Amino acid sequence: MTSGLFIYFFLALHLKSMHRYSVVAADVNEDVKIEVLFLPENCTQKSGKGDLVNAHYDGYLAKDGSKFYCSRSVKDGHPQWFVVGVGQVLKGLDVGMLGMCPGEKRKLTVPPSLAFGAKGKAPVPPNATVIFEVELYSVSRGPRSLEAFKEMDLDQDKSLTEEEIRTYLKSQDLKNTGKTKEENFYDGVVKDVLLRNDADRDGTLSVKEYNVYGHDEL
Ligand SMILES: [Ca+2]
Ligand SMILES: [Ca+2]
Repeated sequence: MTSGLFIYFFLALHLKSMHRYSVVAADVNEDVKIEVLFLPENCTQKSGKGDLVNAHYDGYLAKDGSKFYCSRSVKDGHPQWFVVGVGQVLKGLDVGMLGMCPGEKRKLTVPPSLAFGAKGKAPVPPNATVIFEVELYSVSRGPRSLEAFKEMDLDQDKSLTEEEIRTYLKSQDLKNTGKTKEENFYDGVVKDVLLRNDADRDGTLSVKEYNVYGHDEL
């Protein structure tokens, strides 16, 4: 994942209500079999192509059920961030994770052509159908915006502290799901955001660090 994505996350959340659209996964690709294991009562927004999502996913071989990947056991077990539908992840995940609600769990059965192909990729053997169990935590969309930075920058000193980022993330969760997550969830996200974007390592994000795609007007 590139460093820009984390930043993208913030404003994407900010603009989500302005860009509501839905994608029915079954319409996108018939080859990924999608089974919904859990659907939350309230679905604030569904994932669409180009959205930044935060998810855990486990991969299994269809033939014997053996697990070949577990996002809970890599990168300190933090849920993975990626943009869905644009080729950052396996095609099967790209199409199988569209139209998904935060909190939703799915089982995706992915044919080899949309997974690791004829060659496979160790430990996945050639021509393997794989199964992913996916749990989606959040969906965010929209371009990064100056408005989002300003909204996060509570004391308007043109830099974002850990606390300002944490407060923003919590407020978004509260708005989207009516509750906040456990503190250690935010610890992990804030740590990652700074690790990836705090270029001068002063513990805060400047407008420039935040604006990795550049906004000349700042
Ligand atoms: Ca500030
Ligand atoms: Ca900094």
